[in-house]
Amino acid sequence: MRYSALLSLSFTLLSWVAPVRSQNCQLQVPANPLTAQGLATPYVLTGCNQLDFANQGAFVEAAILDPATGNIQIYSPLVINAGMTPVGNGAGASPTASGTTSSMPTPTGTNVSTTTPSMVDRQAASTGFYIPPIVPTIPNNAVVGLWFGSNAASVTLTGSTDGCVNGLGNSVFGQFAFCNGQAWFNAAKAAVSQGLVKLPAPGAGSGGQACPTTHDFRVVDQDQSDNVVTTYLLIGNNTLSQNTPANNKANPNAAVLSNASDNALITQFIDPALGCAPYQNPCTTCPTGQSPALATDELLAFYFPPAGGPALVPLNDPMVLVNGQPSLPKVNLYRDGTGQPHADNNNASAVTYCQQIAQSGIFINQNQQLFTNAGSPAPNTANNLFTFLAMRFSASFGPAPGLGCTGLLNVANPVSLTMDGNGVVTAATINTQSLQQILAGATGGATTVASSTSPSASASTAASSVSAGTNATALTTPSPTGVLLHLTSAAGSATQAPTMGSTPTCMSTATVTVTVTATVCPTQASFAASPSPNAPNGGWNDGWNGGWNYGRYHRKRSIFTDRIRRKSRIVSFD
Ligand SMILES: *[C@@H]1O[C@H](CO)[C@@H](O)[C@H](O)[C@H]1NC(C)=O
Ligand SMILES: *[C@@H]1O[C@H](CO)[C@@H](O)[C@H](O)[C@H]1NC(C)=O
Ligand SMILES: *[C@@H]1O[C@H](CO)[C@@H](O)[C@H](O)[C@H]1NC(C)=O
Ligand SMILES: *[C@@H]1O[C@H](CO)[C@@H](O)[C@H](O)[C@H]1NC(C)=O
Ligand SMILES: CC(=O)N[C@H]1CO[C@H](CO)[C@@H](O)[C@@H]1O
Repeated sequence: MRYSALLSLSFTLLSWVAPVRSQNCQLQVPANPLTAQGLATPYVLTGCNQLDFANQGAFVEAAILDPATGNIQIYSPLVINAGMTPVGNGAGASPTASGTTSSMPTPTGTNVSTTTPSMVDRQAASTGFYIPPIVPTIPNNAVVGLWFGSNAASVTLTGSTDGCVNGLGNSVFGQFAFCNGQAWFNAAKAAVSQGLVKLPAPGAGSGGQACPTTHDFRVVDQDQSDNVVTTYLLIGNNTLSQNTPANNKANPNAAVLSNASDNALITQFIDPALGCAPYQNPCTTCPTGQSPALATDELLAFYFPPAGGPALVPLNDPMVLVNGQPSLPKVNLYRDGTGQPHADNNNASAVTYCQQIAQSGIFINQNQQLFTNAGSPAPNTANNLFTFLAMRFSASFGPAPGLGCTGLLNVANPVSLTMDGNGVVTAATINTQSLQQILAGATGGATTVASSTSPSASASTAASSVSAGTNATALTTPSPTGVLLHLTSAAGSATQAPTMGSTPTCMSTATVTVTVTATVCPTQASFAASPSPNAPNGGWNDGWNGGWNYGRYHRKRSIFTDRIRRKSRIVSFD
């Protein structure tokens, strides 16, 4: 979801900017971008103004893995406008001795006299300044990956772009790009399997709910896995710097330029509300010296798939469309850069993703009280965390630029929002009955099931004749987020075409003969604890057993049944 943020040092002031962006930026990647010198060279933004960060800013985030030790560090290269002048000594000094934000910084390290303003001086003053980046310490044989985010409509990489992926051909992802991402995840997964990278299990929050990762359908939006966590400082309205502890301390009045990402939404808002702690690594360009990051969030999410199945980039993610149409090659390029397994047209199904994301609305509704009492990430668009999340879910579920689930499932948007005179969302009602039916596959499921590629049933499935809509709703009652009905054969003997209306009674009048397997999850807490980070391919969410996410399409063949039985109870209906 696109929302812009400005965090001041003293208080959080995030602004959620919904309007469609028009700026398309170019970001120049410096020479040797994966080396210490390259990382410490500012990226130059053109076509956009980095000082107007809320609408046009670009963000770069590096993850540096030492394959010998498994140590990971996070480092955020600086982005500047073309023509900006370096100030300070690059060791974190404030450009203004007093640390005030109103006076113009004194350019040092330039040949320009500051007492007799020259043409160059005035030009620099209008263009702005930057504090040169600190130089990271990179171990021998380090594997470095870079990820990019932007608040503009799109960012296109120029310069030293070998190993960088911006999209498929001319069809850019939009606000996202990466360099060397696939190699980074390969190296990181190897280090995990060697026991060098130790990932902390997300565990459960103080109230017992599973702590969400970036692959959790309870918290994803329409363009999951797209956010860096990078922040920069804007000092005195015209000087950019990394948000190092030193720069941060020296400039208490600076604005923090943030990519108020989904990752930050989880770690800074949802985690605290649930009583969860984020996974962090050392970061020299982060004010606390520690930070989550896109790469490490994705790595953690890969190894700890949530009880409701892993959310992986689907065909209807707006970032992977080509001219508004689904593109499997683009999906897989995106997945490469985020450590996700390759997909085919079935297991990246838009309909499945729409059904699964119903978990989000159910989760938000379940936690209405908790989230109502938590602060809003964007007070100018929603008045608390509950209304913010409901609004975000509604937009993600709906038509473009959302996932288009209303059309794909032929349902009404399950969220009703109430806004005040300023357009701030102040109340939300979520139709969880409709969402339960969607989650159970009762809505829109039959069409996808017909395209199942693995029709041979495993021993654990049983044929049954059910009336899909009604039964699915009833059966989800014991564990609202933990039951999926896997409709595994197409309707063979429908007495009438299923009517998928927008009301909760959809399909209740159609008798459809289908084969059904219901998989009942254990508690979320026990589920979250079960996958082992050291298991080959992460165990539960690896590609080859089809796992939970794809159970609807990929039948659990006999050799995998034991493994699945260990993690869940398989209930058959005869
Ligand atoms: C942050 O970056 C992502 C892409 O990486 C983008 O979707 C999002 O809108 C950006 N802006 C903010 C403020 O989060
Ligand atoms: C920064 O710019 C904004 C508007 O452009 C202005 O309101 C504010 O006073 C400026 N702040 C400083 C410290 O110059
Ligand atoms: C700036 O100063 C440096 C060293 O003092 C010198 O090498 C360089 O030629 C000067 N540049 C200009 C444009 O005067
Ligand atoms: C999805 O499809 C791809 C390509 O057919 C396959 O390699 C992969 O294992 C599948 N993933 C799952 C989880 O079924
Ligand atoms: C197993 C089960 O509960 N089946 C029920 C499904 O719904 C139809 C219609 O309401 C009932 O007739 C079945 O008994």
